[in-house]
Amino acid sequence: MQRVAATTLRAATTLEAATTLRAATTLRAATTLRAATTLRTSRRGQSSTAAAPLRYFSAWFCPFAHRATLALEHHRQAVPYEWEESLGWEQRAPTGDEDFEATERSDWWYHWKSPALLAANPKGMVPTLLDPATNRAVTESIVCIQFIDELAAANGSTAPPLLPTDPFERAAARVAAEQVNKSVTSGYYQALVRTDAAERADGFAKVLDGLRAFTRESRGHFWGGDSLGLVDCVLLPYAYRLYALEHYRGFAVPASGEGGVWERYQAWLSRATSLPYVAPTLPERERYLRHVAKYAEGKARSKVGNAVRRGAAAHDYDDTLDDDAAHAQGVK
Ligand SMILES: N[C@@H](CCC(=O)N[C@@H](CS)C(=O)NCC(=O)O)C(=O)O
Repeated sequence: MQRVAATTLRAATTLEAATTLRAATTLRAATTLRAATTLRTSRRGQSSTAAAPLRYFSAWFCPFAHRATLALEHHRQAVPYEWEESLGWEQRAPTGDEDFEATERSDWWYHWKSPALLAANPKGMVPTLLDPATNRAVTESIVCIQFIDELAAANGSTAPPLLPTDPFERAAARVAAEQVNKSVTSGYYQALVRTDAAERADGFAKVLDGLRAFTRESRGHFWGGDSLGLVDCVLLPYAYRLYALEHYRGFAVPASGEGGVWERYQAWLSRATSLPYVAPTLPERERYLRHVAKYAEGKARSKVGNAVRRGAAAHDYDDTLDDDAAHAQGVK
Protein backbone atom coordinates (compact mmCIF):
# COMPACT_ATOMS: atom_id res chain seq x y z
CA MET A 1 0.00 0.00 0.00
CA GLN A 2 2.88 2.37 0.73
CA ARG A 3 4.13 1.93 -2.81
CA VAL A 4 0.72 2.79 -4.21
CA ALA A 5 0.54 5.94 -2.08
CA ALA A 6 3.99 7.08 -3.17
CA THR A 7 3.13 6.36 -6.78
CA THR A 8 -0.02 8.44 -6.50
CA LEU A 9 1.95 11.44 -5.28
CA ARG A 10 4.47 11.20 -8.09
CA ALA A 11 1.67 11.02 -10.67
CA ALA A 12 -0.24 13.97 -9.25
CA THR A 13 1.19 16.35 -11.85
CA THR A 14 -0.78 14.66 -14.61
CA LEU A 15 -4.52 14.92 -14.56
CA GLU A 16 -5.62 11.58 -15.89
CA ALA A 17 -2.87 9.53 -14.26
CA ALA A 18 -3.65 11.07 -10.89
CA THR A 19 -7.36 10.49 -11.33
CA THR A 20 -6.81 6.93 -12.38
CA LEU A 21 -4.51 6.14 -9.51
CA ARG A 22 -6.64 7.86 -6.88
CA ALA A 23 -9.65 6.00 -8.18
CA ALA A 24 -7.64 2.78 -8.12
CA THR A 25 -7.44 2.96 -4.36
CA THR A 26 -11.21 2.58 -4.23
CA LEU A 27 -11.45 0.20 -7.17
CA ARG A 28 -13.29 -2.89 -6.13
CA ALA A 29 -10.94 -5.25 -7.90
CA ALA A 30 -7.74 -3.55 -6.83
CA THR A 31 -8.84 -3.30 -3.22
CA THR A 32 -9.95 -6.89 -3.13
CA LEU A 33 -6.77 -8.08 -4.75
CA ARG A 34 -4.48 -6.07 -2.51
CA ALA A 35 -6.37 -7.12 0.61
CA ALA A 36 -6.30 -10.73 -0.52
CA THR A 37 -2.59 -10.47 -1.19
CA THR A 38 -1.87 -9.13 2.27
CA LEU A 39 -3.77 -12.04 3.75
CA ARG A 40 -2.00 -14.59 1.65
CA THR A 41 1.33 -13.00 2.32
CA SER A 42 0.88 -13.19 6.06
CA ARG A 43 -0.36 -16.77 5.82
CA ARG A 44 2.67 -17.69 3.78
CA GLY A 45 4.80 -15.86 6.30
CA GLN A 46 4.08 -18.70 8.73
CA SER A 47 5.47 -21.27 6.33
CA SER A 48 9.15 -22.20 6.24
CA THR A 49 9.07 -22.20 2.43
CA ALA A 50 7.57 -18.71 2.22
CA ALA A 51 8.97 -16.56 -0.58
CA ALA A 52 8.72 -12.77 -0.80
CA PRO A 53 5.63 -11.79 -2.76
CA LEU A 54 6.13 -11.04 -6.44
CA ARG A 55 5.85 -7.37 -7.34
CA TYR A 56 3.10 -7.28 -9.91
CA PHE A 57 3.21 -4.18 -12.13
CA SER A 58 -0.26 -3.91 -13.55
CA ALA A 59 -3.00 -1.50 -14.62
CA TRP A 60 -6.67 -1.86 -13.72
CA PHE A 61 -7.81 -1.39 -17.33
CA CYS A 62 -5.28 -3.56 -19.16
CA PRO A 63 -6.66 -6.77 -20.71
CA PHE A 64 -3.14 -8.14 -21.22
CA ALA A 65 -2.37 -7.70 -17.54
CA HIS A 66 -5.79 -9.12 -16.68
CA ARG A 67 -4.52 -12.42 -18.09
CA ALA A 68 -1.75 -12.53 -15.49
CA THR A 69 -4.19 -11.45 -12.78
CA LEU A 70 -6.42 -14.43 -13.58
CA ALA A 71 -3.47 -16.80 -13.29
CA LEU A 72 -2.33 -15.20 -10.02
CA GLU A 73 -5.82 -15.40 -8.55
CA HIS A 74 -6.24 -19.00 -9.75
CA HIS A 75 -3.08 -19.91 -7.83
CA ARG A 76 -3.66 -17.42 -5.01
CA GLN A 77 -2.79 -19.97 -2.31
CA ALA A 78 0.65 -20.69 -3.75
CA VAL A 79 1.88 -17.49 -5.43
CA PRO A 80 1.77 -14.39 -3.24
CA TYR A 81 1.96 -11.04 -5.00
CA GLU A 82 1.63 -7.34 -4.45
CA TRP A 83 -0.28 -5.34 -7.07
CA GLU A 84 1.38 -2.08 -8.10
CA GLU A 85 -0.79 0.19 -10.24
CA SER A 86 1.76 1.33 -12.84
CA LEU A 87 0.13 2.98 -15.87
CA GLY A 88 -2.18 5.91 -16.43
CA TRP A 89 -3.02 8.43 -19.17
CA GLU A 90 -1.28 11.78 -19.39
CA GLN A 91 -1.08 14.63 -21.88
CA ARG A 92 2.32 16.07 -22.78
CA ALA A 93 3.06 19.74 -23.12
CA PRO A 94 5.03 20.73 -26.25
CA THR A 95 8.77 20.92 -25.55
CA GLY A 96 9.57 23.35 -28.37
CA ASP A 97 11.89 20.77 -30.00
CA GLU A 98 9.21 19.11 -32.10
CA ASP A 99 9.81 19.03 -35.84
CA PHE A 100 6.05 19.08 -36.45
CA GLU A 101 3.08 21.14 -35.36
CA ALA A 102 2.96 20.52 -31.63
CA THR A 103 -0.66 21.61 -31.60
CA GLU A 104 -1.40 18.46 -33.62
CA ARG A 105 -1.07 16.51 -30.47
CA SER A 106 -3.12 18.71 -28.19
CA ASP A 107 -5.67 15.92 -27.91
CA TRP A 108 -3.27 12.95 -27.72
CA TRP A 109 -2.91 10.83 -24.62
CA TYR A 110 0.25 8.95 -23.66
CA HIS A 111 0.86 6.32 -21.02
CA TRP A 112 2.29 7.70 -17.84
CA LYS A 113 4.46 4.93 -16.33
CA SER A 114 5.61 4.42 -12.76
CA PRO A 115 9.39 4.66 -12.31
CA ALA A 116 9.37 1.26 -10.58
CA LEU A 117 7.79 -0.35 -13.68
CA LEU A 118 10.38 1.30 -15.93
CA ALA A 119 13.19 0.08 -13.67
CA ALA A 120 11.86 -3.48 -13.81
CA ASN A 121 11.01 -3.44 -17.53
CA PRO A 122 12.51 -0.66 -19.67
CA LYS A 123 9.75 -1.18 -22.26
CA GLY A 124 7.35 0.01 -19.58
CA MET A 125 4.70 -2.58 -20.33
CA VAL A 126 2.29 -4.38 -18.08
CA PRO A 127 2.01 -7.09 -17.03
CA THR A 128 5.51 -7.26 -15.54
CA LEU A 129 6.30 -9.57 -12.63
CA LEU A 130 9.40 -8.95 -10.53
CA ASP A 131 11.04 -11.25 -8.00
CA PRO A 132 12.27 -8.80 -5.35
CA ALA A 133 14.84 -11.31 -4.05
CA THR A 134 16.73 -11.65 -7.34
CA ASN A 135 15.47 -8.59 -9.24
CA ARG A 136 14.53 -10.79 -12.21
CA ALA A 137 11.50 -9.80 -14.24
CA VAL A 138 9.02 -11.75 -16.33
CA THR A 139 7.08 -9.98 -19.08
CA GLU A 140 4.52 -10.75 -21.83
CA SER A 141 1.09 -11.83 -20.67
CA ILE A 142 1.06 -15.35 -22.12
CA VAL A 143 4.53 -16.07 -20.75
CA CYS A 144 3.45 -14.66 -17.37
CA ILE A 145 0.56 -17.14 -17.17
CA GLN A 146 2.91 -20.07 -17.84
CA PHE A 147 5.48 -18.73 -15.38
CA ILE A 148 2.85 -18.36 -12.64
CA ASP A 149 1.64 -21.91 -13.32
CA GLU A 150 5.19 -23.28 -13.04
CA LEU A 151 5.89 -21.30 -9.88
CA ALA A 152 2.62 -22.51 -8.38
CA ALA A 153 3.54 -26.13 -9.10
CA ALA A 154 6.95 -25.62 -7.47
CA ASN A 155 5.21 -24.06 -4.45
CA GLY A 156 2.84 -27.05 -4.14
CA SER A 157 -0.33 -25.36 -5.41
CA THR A 158 -3.47 -27.38 -4.78
CA ALA A 159 -5.36 -25.58 -7.57
CA PRO A 160 -5.59 -27.46 -10.89
CA PRO A 161 -2.72 -26.54 -13.23
CA LEU A 162 -3.47 -23.95 -15.93
CA LEU A 163 -1.54 -25.98 -18.51
CA PRO A 164 -2.14 -29.69 -19.10
CA THR A 165 0.57 -32.06 -17.89
CA ASP A 166 0.76 -34.04 -21.15
CA PRO A 167 3.39 -32.42 -23.44
CA PHE A 168 1.25 -32.79 -26.58
CA GLU A 169 -1.72 -31.21 -24.86
CA ARG A 170 0.48 -28.44 -23.50
CA ALA A 171 1.67 -27.73 -27.03
CA ALA A 172 -1.94 -27.67 -28.30
CA ALA A 173 -2.93 -25.24 -25.54
CA ARG A 174 -0.04 -22.92 -26.44
CA VAL A 175 -1.02 -22.95 -30.11
CA ALA A 176 -4.66 -22.18 -29.23
CA ALA A 177 -3.59 -19.37 -26.91
CA GLU A 178 -1.55 -17.81 -29.70
CA GLN A 179 -4.48 -18.14 -32.11
CA VAL A 180 -6.75 -16.33 -29.66
CA ASN A 181 -4.13 -13.62 -29.39
CA LYS A 182 -3.91 -13.20 -33.15
CA SER A 183 -7.65 -13.36 -33.86
CA VAL A 184 -9.56 -11.95 -30.92
CA THR A 185 -6.95 -9.56 -29.48
CA SER A 186 -5.86 -8.12 -32.82
CA GLY A 187 -9.43 -8.02 -34.13
CA TYR A 188 -10.60 -6.19 -31.03
CA TYR A 189 -8.10 -3.34 -31.51
CA GLN A 190 -8.63 -3.26 -35.27
CA ALA A 191 -12.41 -2.83 -34.83
CA LEU A 192 -11.85 -0.18 -32.20
CA VAL A 193 -9.00 1.87 -33.66
CA ARG A 194 -9.18 1.76 -37.47
CA THR A 195 -11.18 4.57 -39.05
CA ASP A 196 -12.32 2.75 -42.20
CA ALA A 197 -15.70 1.00 -41.75
CA ALA A 198 -14.70 -2.05 -43.81
CA GLU A 199 -11.48 -2.52 -41.81
CA ARG A 200 -13.45 -2.27 -38.58
CA ALA A 201 -15.92 -4.89 -39.82
CA ASP A 202 -13.00 -7.10 -40.83
CA GLY A 203 -11.56 -6.72 -37.30
CA PHE A 204 -14.83 -7.84 -35.76
CA ALA A 205 -15.03 -10.78 -38.19
CA LYS A 206 -11.61 -11.86 -36.84
CA VAL A 207 -12.97 -11.62 -33.29
CA LEU A 208 -15.94 -13.85 -34.17
CA ASP A 209 -13.69 -16.36 -35.96
CA GLY A 210 -11.52 -16.57 -32.86
CA LEU A 211 -14.52 -17.06 -30.57
CA ARG A 212 -15.94 -19.78 -32.85
CA ALA A 213 -12.64 -21.68 -32.95
CA PHE A 214 -12.24 -21.41 -29.18
CA THR A 215 -15.76 -22.68 -28.57
CA ARG A 216 -15.57 -25.55 -31.05
CA GLU A 217 -12.26 -26.74 -29.61
CA SER A 218 -13.44 -26.53 -25.99
CA ARG A 219 -13.58 -29.91 -24.30
CA GLY A 220 -15.57 -29.21 -21.17
CA HIS A 221 -16.80 -26.31 -19.10
CA PHE A 222 -13.57 -24.57 -20.06
CA TRP A 223 -11.23 -24.86 -23.06
CA GLY A 224 -9.19 -27.82 -21.78
CA GLY A 225 -11.70 -29.47 -19.44
CA ASP A 226 -13.39 -28.67 -16.18
CA SER A 227 -11.20 -25.90 -14.79
CA LEU A 228 -9.91 -22.60 -16.07
CA GLY A 229 -6.72 -22.95 -18.13
CA LEU A 230 -4.20 -21.06 -20.24
CA VAL A 231 -6.48 -20.52 -23.26
CA ASP A 232 -9.37 -19.31 -21.07
CA CYS A 233 -7.03 -16.85 -19.31
CA VAL A 234 -5.86 -15.48 -22.67
CA LEU A 235 -9.38 -15.01 -24.04
CA LEU A 236 -11.42 -13.99 -21.01
CA PRO A 237 -10.13 -10.40 -20.55
CA TYR A 238 -11.08 -9.63 -24.17
CA ALA A 239 -14.31 -11.65 -24.19
CA TYR A 240 -15.44 -9.72 -21.13
CA ARG A 241 -14.55 -6.34 -22.74
CA LEU A 242 -16.38 -6.93 -26.03
CA TYR A 243 -19.20 -4.66 -24.79
CA ALA A 244 -16.82 -1.84 -25.79
CA LEU A 245 -17.17 -2.86 -29.46
CA GLU A 246 -20.94 -2.89 -29.14
CA HIS A 247 -20.89 0.50 -27.42
CA TYR A 248 -18.50 2.30 -29.80
CA ARG A 249 -18.95 0.35 -33.05
CA GLY A 250 -22.32 -1.41 -32.85
CA PHE A 251 -20.69 -4.88 -33.18
CA ALA A 252 -22.37 -7.48 -30.96
CA VAL A 253 -21.50 -11.13 -30.41
CA PRO A 254 -24.57 -13.27 -31.25
CA ALA A 255 -26.49 -14.71 -28.31
CA SER A 256 -27.48 -17.84 -30.25
CA GLY A 257 -27.19 -19.62 -33.61
CA GLU A 258 -24.72 -21.50 -35.84
CA GLY A 259 -25.67 -24.89 -34.46
CA GLY A 260 -25.44 -23.80 -30.83
CA VAL A 261 -21.91 -22.40 -30.97
CA TRP A 262 -23.00 -18.99 -29.66
CA GLU A 263 -25.08 -20.46 -26.85
CA ARG A 264 -22.04 -22.49 -25.80
CA TYR A 265 -19.76 -19.46 -26.03
CA GLN A 266 -22.14 -17.31 -23.96
CA ALA A 267 -22.45 -20.09 -21.37
CA TRP A 268 -18.64 -20.25 -21.09
CA LEU A 269 -18.42 -16.48 -20.69
CA SER A 270 -21.03 -16.43 -17.97
CA ARG A 271 -19.45 -19.43 -16.21
CA ALA A 272 -15.93 -17.99 -16.34
CA THR A 273 -16.86 -14.46 -15.24
CA SER A 274 -18.91 -15.88 -12.34
CA LEU A 275 -16.04 -17.83 -10.80
CA PRO A 276 -15.60 -16.43 -7.27
CA TYR A 277 -11.95 -15.55 -7.86
CA VAL A 278 -12.59 -14.09 -11.33
CA ALA A 279 -15.59 -11.84 -10.65
CA PRO A 280 -13.67 -9.35 -8.43
CA THR A 281 -11.03 -8.89 -11.15
CA LEU A 282 -13.46 -7.54 -13.79
CA PRO A 283 -13.15 -3.78 -14.35
CA GLU A 284 -16.25 -1.71 -13.85
CA ARG A 285 -18.02 -1.29 -17.23
CA GLU A 286 -18.54 2.50 -17.37
CA ARG A 287 -15.04 3.16 -16.14
CA TYR A 288 -13.53 0.88 -18.75
CA LEU A 289 -15.63 2.52 -21.49
CA ARG A 290 -14.23 5.91 -20.46
CA HIS A 291 -10.69 4.53 -20.58
CA VAL A 292 -11.05 2.88 -23.98
CA ALA A 293 -12.73 5.95 -25.54
CA LYS A 294 -9.20 7.21 -26.22
CA TYR A 295 -8.70 4.25 -28.57
CA ALA A 296 -12.13 4.61 -30.16
CA GLU A 297 -11.51 8.33 -30.80
CA GLY A 298 -7.96 7.91 -32.13
CA LYS A 299 -6.35 9.73 -29.19
CA ALA A 300 -4.41 6.87 -27.56
CA ARG A 301 -0.66 7.08 -28.18
CA SER A 302 0.07 3.69 -26.63
CA LYS A 303 2.25 1.05 -28.29
CA VAL A 304 -0.78 -0.99 -29.34
CA GLY A 305 -2.80 2.08 -30.40
CA ASN A 306 0.12 3.37 -32.50
CA ALA A 307 0.68 0.01 -34.21
CA VAL A 308 -2.96 -0.42 -35.14
CA ARG A 309 -3.27 3.13 -36.47
CA ARG A 310 -0.22 2.39 -38.64
CA GLY A 311 -2.11 -0.62 -40.04
CA ALA A 312 -0.14 -3.31 -38.19
CA ALA A 313 -1.59 -5.98 -35.90
CA ALA A 314 -1.86 -5.12 -32.20
CA HIS A 315 1.04 -7.44 -31.30
CA ASP A 316 3.31 -5.91 -33.96
CA TYR A 317 4.10 -2.68 -32.13
CA ASP A 318 7.40 -1.05 -32.98
CA ASP A 319 8.61 2.14 -31.32
CA THR A 320 11.02 2.93 -34.16
CA LEU A 321 8.04 3.25 -36.51
CA ASP A 322 5.52 4.61 -34.08
CA ASP A 323 7.07 7.32 -31.94
CA ASP A 324 6.26 11.01 -32.32
CA ALA A 325 8.97 11.54 -34.97
CA ALA A 326 7.34 8.88 -37.15
CA HIS A 327 4.00 10.63 -36.72
CA ALA A 328 5.60 13.87 -37.83
CA GLN A 329 6.51 12.10 -41.08
CA GLY A 330 2.88 11.41 -41.77
CA VAL A 331 2.26 8.03 -40.12
CA LYS A 332 -1.19 8.41 -38.56
N1 LIG B 1 2.42 -8.17 -25.78
C1 LIG B 1 2.21 -7.60 -24.49
C2 LIG B 1 1.28 -6.40 -24.59
C3 LIG B 1 1.09 -5.69 -23.26
C4 LIG B 1 0.51 -4.29 -23.44
O1 LIG B 1 0.41 -3.76 -24.55
N2 LIG B 1 0.18 -3.65 -22.32
C5 LIG B 1 -0.16 -2.25 -22.41
C6 LIG B 1 -1.25 -1.82 -21.45
S1 LIG B 1 -2.79 -2.58 -21.86
C7 LIG B 1 1.08 -1.45 -22.06
O2 LIG B 1 1.83 -1.83 -21.21
N3 LIG B 1 1.26 -0.34 -22.74
C8 LIG B 1 2.37 0.53 -22.53
C9 LIG B 1 2.64 1.41 -23.73
O3 LIG B 1 1.82 1.41 -24.65
O4 LIG B 1 3.65 2.10 -23.73
C10 LIG B 1 1.65 -8.67 -23.55
O5 LIG B 1 1.00 -9.62 -24.04
O6 LIG B 1 1.89 -8.58 -22.34
